[in-house]
Amino acid sequence: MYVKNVIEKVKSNYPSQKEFHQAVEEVLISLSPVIDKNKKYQENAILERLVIPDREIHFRVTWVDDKGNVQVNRAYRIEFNSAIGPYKGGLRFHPSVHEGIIKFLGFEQVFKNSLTTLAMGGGKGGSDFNPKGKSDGEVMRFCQAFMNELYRHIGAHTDVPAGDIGVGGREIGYLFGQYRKLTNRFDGVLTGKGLSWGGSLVRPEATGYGCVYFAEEMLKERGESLEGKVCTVSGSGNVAIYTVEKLYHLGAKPVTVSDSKGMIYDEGGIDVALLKELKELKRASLEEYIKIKPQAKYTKISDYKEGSNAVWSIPCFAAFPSATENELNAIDAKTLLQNGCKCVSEGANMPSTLEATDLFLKAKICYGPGKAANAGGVAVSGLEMAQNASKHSWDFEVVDKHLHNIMENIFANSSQTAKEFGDPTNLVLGANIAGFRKVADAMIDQGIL
Ligand code: NDP
Ligand code: 2IT
Repeated sequence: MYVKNVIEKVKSNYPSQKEFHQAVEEVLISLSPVIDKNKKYQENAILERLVIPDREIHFRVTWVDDKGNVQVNRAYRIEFNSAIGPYKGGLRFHPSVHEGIIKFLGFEQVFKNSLTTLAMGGGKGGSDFNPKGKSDGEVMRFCQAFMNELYRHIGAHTDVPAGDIGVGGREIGYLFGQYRKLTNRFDGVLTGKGLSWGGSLVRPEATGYGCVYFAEEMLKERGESLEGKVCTVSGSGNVAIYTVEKLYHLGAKPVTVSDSKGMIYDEGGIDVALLKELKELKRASLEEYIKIKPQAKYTKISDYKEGSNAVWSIPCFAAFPSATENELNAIDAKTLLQNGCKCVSEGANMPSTLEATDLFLKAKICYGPGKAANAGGVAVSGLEMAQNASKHSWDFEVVDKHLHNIMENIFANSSQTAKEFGDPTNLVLGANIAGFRKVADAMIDQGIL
Protein backbone atom coordinates (compact mmCIF):
# COMPACT_ATOMS: atom_id res chain seq x y z
CA MET A 1 0.00 0.00 0.00
CA TYR A 2 2.78 2.42 1.02
CA VAL A 3 4.72 1.75 -2.20
CA LYS A 4 1.58 2.07 -4.34
CA ASN A 5 0.61 5.37 -2.72
CA VAL A 6 4.01 6.89 -3.38
CA ILE A 7 3.88 5.78 -7.04
CA GLU A 8 0.36 7.21 -7.45
CA LYS A 9 1.43 10.51 -5.91
CA VAL A 10 4.37 10.80 -8.29
CA LYS A 11 2.03 10.19 -11.22
CA SER A 12 -0.56 12.72 -10.09
CA ASN A 13 1.98 15.36 -9.08
CA TYR A 14 3.91 15.18 -12.36
CA PRO A 15 1.40 13.93 -14.95
CA SER A 16 3.57 14.61 -18.01
CA GLN A 17 6.78 12.96 -16.77
CA LYS A 18 6.19 9.48 -18.25
CA GLU A 19 9.81 8.31 -18.18
CA PHE A 20 10.11 9.37 -14.55
CA HIS A 21 6.93 7.42 -13.67
CA GLN A 22 8.37 4.37 -15.39
CA ALA A 23 11.67 4.53 -13.50
CA VAL A 24 9.94 5.13 -10.15
CA GLU A 25 7.46 2.32 -10.74
CA GLU A 26 10.16 -0.18 -11.67
CA VAL A 27 12.32 0.65 -8.67
CA LEU A 28 9.63 1.06 -6.02
CA ILE A 29 7.71 -2.12 -6.90
CA SER A 30 10.88 -4.17 -6.67
CA LEU A 31 11.64 -2.59 -3.28
CA SER A 32 8.34 -3.83 -1.79
CA PRO A 33 9.86 -6.87 -0.02
CA VAL A 34 12.50 -4.81 1.80
CA ILE A 35 10.03 -2.03 2.65
CA ASP A 36 7.54 -4.56 4.07
CA LYS A 37 10.23 -6.18 6.20
CA ASN A 38 11.65 -2.95 7.65
CA LYS A 39 9.19 -0.45 9.07
CA LYS A 40 11.97 2.12 9.53
CA TYR A 41 11.82 3.04 5.84
CA GLN A 42 8.16 4.03 5.99
CA GLU A 43 8.53 5.65 9.43
CA ASN A 44 11.28 7.86 8.01
CA ALA A 45 9.29 8.58 4.81
CA ILE A 46 12.27 7.36 2.80
CA LEU A 47 10.36 6.72 -0.43
CA GLU A 48 8.60 10.09 -0.38
CA ARG A 49 12.01 11.71 0.14
CA LEU A 50 13.76 9.67 -2.57
CA VAL A 51 11.29 10.57 -5.33
CA ILE A 52 11.72 14.31 -4.84
CA PRO A 53 15.17 15.63 -5.79
CA ASP A 54 17.11 17.68 -3.25
CA ARG A 55 16.88 20.52 -5.77
CA GLU A 56 16.22 21.18 -9.44
CA ILE A 57 17.99 23.94 -11.29
CA HIS A 58 16.27 25.08 -14.50
CA PHE A 59 18.07 27.64 -16.54
CA ARG A 60 18.22 29.38 -19.89
CA VAL A 61 21.22 29.10 -22.20
CA THR A 62 21.60 31.94 -24.69
CA TRP A 63 24.25 31.76 -27.40
CA VAL A 64 24.98 33.01 -30.93
CA ASP A 65 25.12 30.64 -33.93
CA ASP A 66 27.52 30.90 -36.89
CA LYS A 67 25.05 33.07 -38.81
CA GLY A 68 24.90 35.61 -35.99
CA ASN A 69 21.42 34.53 -34.83
CA VAL A 70 20.67 34.46 -31.11
CA GLN A 71 19.67 30.96 -29.97
CA VAL A 72 17.93 30.04 -26.73
CA ASN A 73 17.86 26.58 -25.08
CA ARG A 74 16.39 25.13 -21.91
CA ALA A 75 18.78 23.47 -19.50
CA TYR A 76 18.68 21.53 -16.23
CA ARG A 77 20.80 20.23 -13.41
CA ILE A 78 18.82 18.03 -11.06
CA GLU A 79 20.60 17.23 -7.80
CA PHE A 80 18.77 14.16 -6.55
CA ASN A 81 20.46 12.75 -3.48
CA SER A 82 23.80 13.32 -1.76
CA ALA A 83 23.44 11.02 1.27
CA ILE A 84 26.49 8.92 0.32
CA GLY A 85 28.60 11.43 -1.63
CA PRO A 86 28.56 14.51 -3.85
CA TYR A 87 25.94 14.56 -6.61
CA LYS A 88 27.35 12.70 -9.62
CA GLY A 89 25.97 12.00 -13.05
CA GLY A 90 26.12 12.94 -16.69
CA LEU A 91 24.85 15.75 -18.89
CA ARG A 92 22.71 14.95 -21.92
CA PHE A 93 22.45 17.27 -24.94
CA HIS A 94 19.60 16.05 -27.15
CA PRO A 95 16.46 17.72 -28.53
CA SER A 96 14.27 15.23 -26.61
CA VAL A 97 15.55 16.45 -23.22
CA HIS A 98 12.90 17.74 -20.82
CA GLU A 99 12.49 17.74 -17.07
CA GLY A 100 10.98 14.21 -16.94
CA ILE A 101 13.93 12.68 -18.82
CA ILE A 102 16.50 14.30 -16.55
CA LYS A 103 14.50 13.25 -13.48
CA PHE A 104 14.33 9.60 -14.58
CA LEU A 105 18.06 9.59 -15.27
CA GLY A 106 18.89 11.31 -11.96
CA PHE A 107 16.67 8.92 -10.00
CA GLU A 108 18.32 5.86 -11.58
CA GLN A 109 21.74 7.36 -10.95
CA VAL A 110 21.19 7.43 -7.18
CA PHE A 111 20.92 3.61 -7.02
CA LYS A 112 23.52 2.96 -9.71
CA ASN A 113 26.14 5.07 -7.96
CA SER A 114 25.38 3.35 -4.68
CA LEU A 115 26.00 -0.04 -6.32
CA THR A 116 29.50 1.00 -7.45
CA THR A 117 30.52 1.10 -3.73
CA LEU A 118 32.18 4.48 -4.36
CA ALA A 119 31.15 7.61 -2.47
CA MET A 120 28.88 9.25 -5.04
CA GLY A 121 25.36 10.64 -4.75
CA GLY A 122 23.08 10.97 -7.76
CA GLY A 123 22.32 13.81 -10.16
CA LYS A 124 21.82 14.47 -13.86
CA GLY A 125 21.58 17.42 -16.19
CA GLY A 126 21.35 18.47 -19.78
CA SER A 127 19.72 20.58 -22.40
CA ASP A 128 17.44 20.36 -25.42
CA PHE A 129 20.38 21.68 -27.48
CA ASN A 130 21.06 19.45 -30.51
CA PRO A 131 24.81 19.17 -31.20
CA LYS A 132 24.10 17.42 -34.52
CA GLY A 133 25.02 19.50 -37.55
CA LYS A 134 26.56 22.25 -35.39
CA SER A 135 30.09 23.52 -36.02
CA ASP A 136 32.77 23.12 -33.33
CA GLY A 137 32.50 26.89 -32.75
CA GLU A 138 28.76 26.64 -32.12
CA VAL A 139 29.20 23.69 -29.75
CA MET A 140 31.91 25.64 -27.90
CA ARG A 141 29.78 28.77 -27.55
CA PHE A 142 26.83 26.71 -26.35
CA CYS A 143 28.98 24.87 -23.77
CA GLN A 144 30.47 28.14 -22.52
CA ALA A 145 27.01 29.70 -22.16
CA PHE A 146 25.76 26.54 -20.39
CA MET A 147 28.66 26.72 -17.93
CA ASN A 148 28.09 30.46 -17.33
CA GLU A 149 25.12 29.36 -15.23
CA LEU A 150 26.10 25.84 -14.15
CA TYR A 151 29.46 26.77 -12.57
CA ARG A 152 27.85 28.29 -9.47
CA HIS A 153 26.07 25.01 -8.65
CA ILE A 154 28.87 22.46 -9.09
CA GLY A 155 32.18 21.61 -7.43
CA ALA A 156 34.52 18.70 -6.80
CA HIS A 157 32.83 18.12 -3.40
CA THR A 158 29.34 19.31 -4.39
CA ASP A 159 28.26 18.05 -7.79
CA VAL A 160 30.45 16.51 -10.50
CA PRO A 161 28.87 16.27 -13.98
CA ALA A 162 30.14 14.08 -16.85
CA GLY A 163 29.02 12.96 -20.33
CA ASP A 164 25.92 11.19 -21.59
CA ILE A 165 24.13 11.27 -24.97
CA GLY A 166 25.53 14.16 -27.04
CA VAL A 167 28.22 15.00 -24.48
CA GLY A 168 31.64 13.46 -25.06
CA GLY A 169 35.27 14.53 -24.81
CA ARG A 170 34.82 17.63 -26.99
CA GLU A 171 31.95 19.02 -24.92
CA ILE A 172 33.61 18.17 -21.57
CA GLY A 173 36.68 20.10 -22.80
CA TYR A 174 34.71 23.27 -23.57
CA LEU A 175 32.73 22.97 -20.32
CA PHE A 176 35.86 22.43 -18.22
CA GLY A 177 37.70 25.33 -19.90
CA GLN A 178 34.87 27.72 -19.13
CA TYR A 179 34.62 26.51 -15.51
CA ARG A 180 38.34 27.13 -15.06
CA LYS A 181 38.07 30.58 -16.65
CA LEU A 182 35.13 31.63 -14.47
CA THR A 183 36.45 30.31 -11.18
CA ASN A 184 40.22 30.50 -11.66
CA ARG A 185 40.41 26.99 -10.22
CA PHE A 186 41.72 23.71 -11.64
CA ASP A 187 39.41 21.24 -9.93
CA GLY A 188 38.16 17.76 -10.74
CA VAL A 189 34.73 19.28 -11.25
CA LEU A 190 33.85 17.22 -14.33
CA THR A 191 34.80 13.68 -15.31
CA GLY A 192 35.56 12.37 -18.77
CA LYS A 193 38.34 14.95 -19.06
CA GLY A 194 41.22 14.71 -21.55
CA LEU A 195 44.23 12.70 -20.37
CA SER A 196 46.59 15.66 -20.21
CA TRP A 197 44.24 17.74 -18.05
CA GLY A 198 43.04 15.39 -15.35
CA GLY A 199 41.22 12.63 -17.23
CA SER A 200 41.48 8.94 -16.47
CA LEU A 201 42.57 6.14 -18.74
CA VAL A 202 39.71 3.70 -19.46
CA ARG A 203 36.97 6.34 -18.89
CA PRO A 204 36.01 6.38 -22.60
CA GLU A 205 35.87 2.58 -22.66
CA ALA A 206 34.39 2.10 -19.20
CA THR A 207 30.64 1.85 -19.79
CA GLY A 208 30.90 -0.54 -22.75
CA TYR A 209 33.67 -2.66 -21.23
CA GLY A 210 31.83 -2.77 -17.90
CA CYS A 211 28.57 -3.84 -19.55
CA VAL A 212 30.34 -6.78 -21.21
CA TYR A 213 32.11 -7.70 -17.94
CA PHE A 214 28.68 -7.73 -16.30
CA ALA A 215 27.27 -10.05 -18.99
CA GLU A 216 30.27 -12.32 -18.50
CA GLU A 217 29.54 -12.53 -14.74
CA MET A 218 25.87 -13.34 -15.30
CA LEU A 219 26.79 -16.08 -17.77
CA LYS A 220 29.63 -17.48 -15.67
CA GLU A 221 27.19 -18.29 -12.88
CA ARG A 222 25.31 -20.52 -15.33
CA GLY A 223 28.42 -22.16 -16.74
CA GLU A 224 28.16 -20.18 -20.01
CA SER A 225 30.41 -17.66 -21.75
CA LEU A 226 30.41 -15.18 -24.62
CA GLU A 227 33.16 -16.95 -26.51
CA GLY A 228 32.19 -17.73 -30.09
CA LYS A 229 28.70 -16.26 -29.61
CA VAL A 230 26.79 -13.92 -31.93
CA CYS A 231 25.80 -10.70 -30.17
CA THR A 232 23.66 -7.74 -31.15
CA VAL A 233 24.35 -4.17 -30.07
CA SER A 234 22.19 -1.08 -30.59
CA GLY A 235 23.53 2.47 -30.75
CA SER A 236 26.87 3.50 -32.18
CA GLY A 237 28.01 6.08 -29.67
CA ASN A 238 30.40 5.88 -26.75
CA VAL A 239 28.74 2.94 -25.02
CA ALA A 240 28.05 0.87 -28.15
CA ILE A 241 31.54 1.28 -29.64
CA TYR A 242 33.35 -0.02 -26.55
CA THR A 243 30.80 -2.78 -26.05
CA VAL A 244 31.61 -4.01 -29.55
CA GLU A 245 35.35 -3.72 -28.86
CA LYS A 246 35.19 -5.70 -25.59
CA LEU A 247 32.97 -8.38 -27.16
CA TYR A 248 35.79 -9.06 -29.64
CA HIS A 249 38.33 -9.24 -26.78
CA LEU A 250 36.24 -12.05 -25.30
CA GLY A 251 35.93 -13.94 -28.58
CA ALA A 252 32.31 -13.02 -29.31
CA LYS A 253 30.99 -11.74 -32.64
CA PRO A 254 28.99 -8.47 -32.52
CA VAL A 255 26.96 -8.21 -35.74
CA THR A 256 24.84 -5.05 -35.40
CA VAL A 257 25.04 -1.36 -34.50
CA SER A 258 22.45 1.39 -35.03
CA ASP A 259 21.94 5.14 -34.87
CA SER A 260 19.00 7.52 -34.98
CA LYS A 261 18.56 6.92 -38.74
CA GLY A 262 19.01 3.17 -39.15
CA MET A 263 20.95 -0.01 -38.42
CA ILE A 264 23.86 -2.03 -39.79
CA TYR A 265 23.84 -5.82 -39.87
CA ASP A 266 27.30 -7.12 -40.68
CA GLU A 267 27.13 -10.90 -40.55
CA GLY A 268 30.91 -11.25 -40.53
CA GLY A 269 31.19 -8.98 -37.48
CA ILE A 270 31.14 -5.19 -37.06
CA ASP A 271 34.35 -3.45 -38.16
CA VAL A 272 35.35 -1.54 -34.99
CA ALA A 273 38.01 0.61 -36.64
CA LEU A 274 35.54 1.74 -39.29
CA LEU A 275 32.87 2.34 -36.65
CA LYS A 276 35.23 4.55 -34.63
CA GLU A 277 36.28 6.47 -37.72
CA LEU A 278 32.68 7.14 -38.77
CA LYS A 279 31.24 7.94 -35.34
CA GLU A 280 34.10 9.29 -33.21
CA LEU A 281 36.00 11.18 -35.90
CA LYS A 282 33.60 12.07 -38.70
CA ARG A 283 30.34 12.16 -36.69
CA ALA A 284 28.77 10.62 -39.82
CA SER A 285 25.62 8.54 -40.38
CA LEU A 286 25.96 4.74 -40.27
CA GLU A 287 24.79 4.70 -43.88
CA GLU A 288 28.44 5.49 -44.71
CA TYR A 289 29.44 2.05 -43.35
CA ILE A 290 28.10 0.18 -46.40
CA LYS A 291 30.05 2.45 -48.77
CA ILE A 292 33.23 0.92 -47.33
CA LYS A 293 31.74 -2.50 -46.50
CA PRO A 294 29.14 -3.26 -49.17
CA GLN A 295 28.62 -6.81 -47.85
CA ALA A 296 26.93 -5.37 -44.75
CA LYS A 297 23.23 -4.57 -44.77
CA TYR A 298 21.82 -1.13 -43.92
CA THR A 299 18.16 -0.75 -42.90
CA LYS A 300 16.65 2.71 -42.54
CA ILE A 301 14.41 3.37 -39.52
CA SER A 302 11.52 4.06 -41.91
CA ASP A 303 11.86 0.44 -43.10
CA TYR A 304 11.69 -1.10 -39.60
CA LYS A 305 8.59 -3.22 -39.01
CA GLU A 306 6.01 -1.03 -37.30
CA GLY A 307 6.33 -0.99 -33.51
CA SER A 308 9.66 -2.82 -33.36
CA ASN A 309 13.37 -2.11 -33.48
CA ALA A 310 15.03 -4.05 -36.32
CA VAL A 311 18.20 -4.60 -34.29
CA TRP A 312 16.33 -7.04 -32.05
CA SER A 313 15.07 -9.09 -35.01
CA ILE A 314 18.58 -10.42 -35.65
CA PRO A 315 19.00 -13.79 -33.87
CA CYS A 316 21.64 -13.59 -31.16
CA PHE A 317 22.91 -15.28 -28.01
CA ALA A 318 23.30 -11.97 -26.15
CA ALA A 319 21.85 -8.50 -26.73
CA PHE A 320 23.36 -5.18 -25.61
CA PRO A 321 20.88 -2.28 -25.87
CA SER A 322 23.21 0.75 -25.86
CA ALA A 323 21.35 3.65 -27.51
CA THR A 324 18.54 5.15 -25.45
CA GLU A 325 15.47 4.63 -23.22
CA ASN A 326 12.57 2.41 -24.34
CA GLU A 327 14.36 1.20 -27.46
CA LEU A 328 13.32 -2.40 -26.72
CA ASN A 329 9.62 -3.11 -26.24
CA ALA A 330 7.51 -6.22 -25.59
CA ILE A 331 7.43 -7.17 -29.29
CA ASP A 332 11.23 -6.93 -29.45
CA ALA A 333 11.61 -8.92 -26.23
CA LYS A 334 9.39 -11.71 -27.59
CA THR A 335 11.37 -11.79 -30.83
CA LEU A 336 14.67 -12.00 -28.94
CA LEU A 337 13.39 -14.81 -26.72
CA GLN A 338 11.88 -16.74 -29.64
CA ASN A 339 15.22 -16.52 -31.44
CA GLY A 340 16.99 -18.07 -28.45
CA CYS A 341 18.55 -15.00 -26.80
CA LYS A 342 20.00 -16.03 -23.42
CA CYS A 343 21.38 -12.75 -22.13
CA VAL A 344 20.48 -9.04 -22.17
CA SER A 345 22.95 -6.60 -20.64
CA GLU A 346 21.81 -2.98 -20.70
CA GLY A 347 24.41 -0.37 -21.65
CA ALA A 348 21.78 2.33 -22.01
CA ASN A 349 19.62 3.71 -19.21
CA MET A 350 16.16 2.07 -19.10
CA PRO A 351 16.33 0.75 -22.70
CA SER A 352 13.68 -1.92 -22.02
CA THR A 353 10.05 -1.01 -21.41
CA LEU A 354 8.43 -2.36 -18.23
CA GLU A 355 6.64 -5.04 -20.32
CA ALA A 356 9.90 -6.13 -21.98
CA THR A 357 11.64 -6.31 -18.60
CA ASP A 358 8.84 -8.52 -17.25
CA LEU A 359 9.19 -10.88 -20.21
CA PHE A 360 12.95 -11.24 -19.61
CA LEU A 361 12.41 -11.85 -15.90
CA LYS A 362 9.70 -14.45 -16.54
CA ALA A 363 11.91 -16.25 -19.07
CA LYS A 364 14.68 -16.26 -16.41
CA ILE A 365 17.37 -15.42 -18.94
CA CYS A 366 20.45 -13.52 -17.75
CA TYR A 367 19.03 -9.99 -17.57
CA GLY A 368 21.29 -7.16 -16.35
CA PRO A 369 19.29 -3.97 -15.77
CA GLY A 370 21.01 -0.72 -16.78
CA LYS A 371 21.69 0.59 -13.33
CA ALA A 372 23.83 -2.48 -12.62
CA ALA A 373 25.17 -3.37 -16.07
CA ASN A 374 26.14 0.15 -17.18
CA ALA A 375 27.55 1.34 -13.84
CA GLY A 376 31.12 0.94 -15.14
CA GLY A 377 31.06 4.41 -16.68
CA VAL A 378 30.26 6.27 -13.50
CA ALA A 379 32.50 3.90 -11.54
CA VAL A 380 35.53 4.96 -13.57
CA SER A 381 34.34 8.56 -13.18
CA GLY A 382 34.63 7.89 -9.44
CA LEU A 383 38.16 6.59 -10.02
CA GLU A 384 38.93 9.73 -12.03
CA MET A 385 37.83 11.78 -9.00
CA ALA A 386 40.11 9.70 -6.76
CA GLN A 387 43.05 10.25 -9.11
CA ASN A 388 42.34 14.00 -9.24
CA ALA A 389 42.16 14.20 -5.45
CA SER A 390 45.51 12.41 -5.04
CA LYS A 391 47.08 14.16 -8.07
CA HIS A 392 48.13 10.78 -9.47
CA SER A 393 47.30 9.02 -12.76
CA TRP A 394 46.93 5.28 -12.78
CA ASP A 395 47.99 2.96 -15.63
CA PHE A 396 45.42 1.52 -18.03
CA GLU A 397 45.75 -1.98 -16.56
CA VAL A 398 45.24 -0.67 -13.02
CA VAL A 399 42.03 1.20 -13.87
CA ASP A 400 40.73 -1.67 -16.00
CA LYS A 401 41.32 -4.10 -13.14
CA HIS A 402 39.44 -1.81 -10.74
CA LEU A 403 36.59 -1.61 -13.28
CA HIS A 404 36.51 -5.38 -13.64
CA ASN A 405 36.43 -5.85 -9.85
CA ILE A 406 33.67 -3.29 -9.45
CA MET A 407 31.51 -5.02 -12.09
CA GLU A 408 32.12 -8.41 -10.44
CA ASN A 409 31.09 -6.91 -7.10
CA ILE A 410 27.96 -5.30 -8.51
CA PHE A 411 26.90 -8.64 -9.94
CA ALA A 412 27.74 -10.53 -6.73
CA ASN A 413 25.92 -8.01 -4.55
CA SER A 414 22.83 -7.88 -6.81
CA SER A 415 22.71 -11.65 -7.18
CA GLN A 416 23.18 -12.28 -3.46
CA THR A 417 20.46 -9.75 -2.62
CA ALA A 418 18.10 -11.39 -5.14
CA LYS A 419 18.75 -14.73 -3.43
CA GLU A 420 18.20 -13.20 0.03
CA PHE A 421 14.73 -12.13 -1.12
CA GLY A 422 13.87 -15.50 -2.64
CA ASP A 423 13.98 -14.56 -6.33
CA PRO A 424 17.50 -15.70 -7.27
CA THR A 425 17.57 -14.80 -10.97
CA ASN A 426 15.87 -11.41 -10.57
CA LEU A 427 18.69 -8.88 -10.80
CA VAL A 428 16.20 -6.01 -11.10
CA LEU A 429 15.07 -6.74 -7.55
CA GLY A 430 18.62 -7.53 -6.42
CA ALA A 431 20.22 -4.38 -7.84
CA ASN A 432 17.42 -2.06 -6.74
CA ILE A 433 17.34 -3.36 -3.17
CA ALA A 434 21.13 -3.43 -2.82
CA GLY A 435 21.46 0.13 -4.18
CA PHE A 436 18.53 1.37 -2.10
CA ARG A 437 19.58 -0.06 1.29
CA LYS A 438 22.86 1.80 1.38
CA VAL A 439 21.33 5.17 0.48
CA ALA A 440 18.25 4.76 2.69
CA ASP A 441 20.29 3.70 5.74
CA ALA A 442 22.66 6.65 5.21
CA MET A 443 19.64 8.99 5.07
CA ILE A 444 18.30 7.55 8.33
CA ASP A 445 21.72 7.83 10.03
CA GLN A 446 21.92 11.49 9.04
CA GLY A 447 18.53 12.50 10.43
CA ILE A 448 15.33 13.99 9.08
CA LEU A 449 16.38 16.31 6.25
P1 NDP B 1 26.27 8.88 -27.52
O1 NDP B 1 25.72 10.23 -27.75
O2 NDP B 1 27.74 8.65 -27.61
O3 NDP B 1 25.57 7.83 -28.49
C1 NDP B 1 24.20 7.65 -28.50
C2 NDP B 1 23.86 6.66 -29.59
O4 NDP B 1 22.48 6.32 -29.52
C3 NDP B 1 24.07 7.21 -30.98
O5 NDP B 1 24.39 6.16 -31.84
C4 NDP B 1 22.71 7.81 -31.32
O6 NDP B 1 22.48 7.92 -32.71
C5 NDP B 1 21.81 6.78 -30.70
N1 NDP B 1 20.54 7.40 -30.27
C6 NDP B 1 20.38 8.40 -29.37
N2 NDP B 1 19.09 8.72 -29.24
C7 NDP B 1 18.43 7.90 -30.08
C8 NDP B 1 17.07 7.73 -30.39
N3 NDP B 1 16.12 8.49 -29.81
N4 NDP B 1 16.75 6.75 -31.30
C9 NDP B 1 17.72 5.99 -31.87
N5 NDP B 1 19.03 6.12 -31.61
C10 NDP B 1 19.37 7.05 -30.73
O7 NDP B 1 25.72 8.43 -26.08
P2 NDP B 1 26.25 7.28 -25.13
O8 NDP B 1 26.77 6.15 -25.92
O9 NDP B 1 27.11 7.91 -24.11
O10 NDP B 1 24.90 6.86 -24.38
C11 NDP B 1 24.08 5.79 -24.83
C12 NDP B 1 23.20 5.32 -23.69
O11 NDP B 1 24.03 4.87 -22.61
C13 NDP B 1 22.28 6.37 -23.05
O12 NDP B 1 21.11 5.73 -22.60
C14 NDP B 1 23.08 6.85 -21.84
O13 NDP B 1 22.25 7.43 -20.86
C15 NDP B 1 23.70 5.55 -21.39
N6 NDP B 1 24.89 5.61 -20.55
C16 NDP B 1 25.99 6.30 -20.94
C17 NDP B 1 27.12 6.31 -20.14
C18 NDP B 1 28.37 6.99 -20.56
O14 NDP B 1 29.37 6.88 -19.83
N7 NDP B 1 28.44 7.67 -21.70
C19 NDP B 1 27.14 5.61 -18.85
C20 NDP B 1 25.94 4.85 -18.57
C21 NDP B 1 24.87 4.88 -19.40
P3 NDP B 1 23.09 9.16 -33.56
O15 NDP B 1 24.54 8.81 -33.78
O16 NDP B 1 22.30 9.18 -34.82
O17 NDP B 1 22.90 10.36 -32.71
O1 2IT C 1 24.35 7.31 -16.96
C1 2IT C 1 25.51 7.37 -16.53
O2 2IT C 1 25.91 6.65 -15.59
C2 2IT C 1 26.45 8.30 -17.17
N1 2IT C 1 26.07 8.95 -18.13
C3 2IT C 1 27.83 8.47 -16.62
C4 2IT C 1 27.83 9.39 -15.43
C5 2IT C 1 29.16 9.80 -14.90
O3 2IT C 1 29.15 10.63 -13.98
O4 2IT C 1 30.20 9.31 -15.34
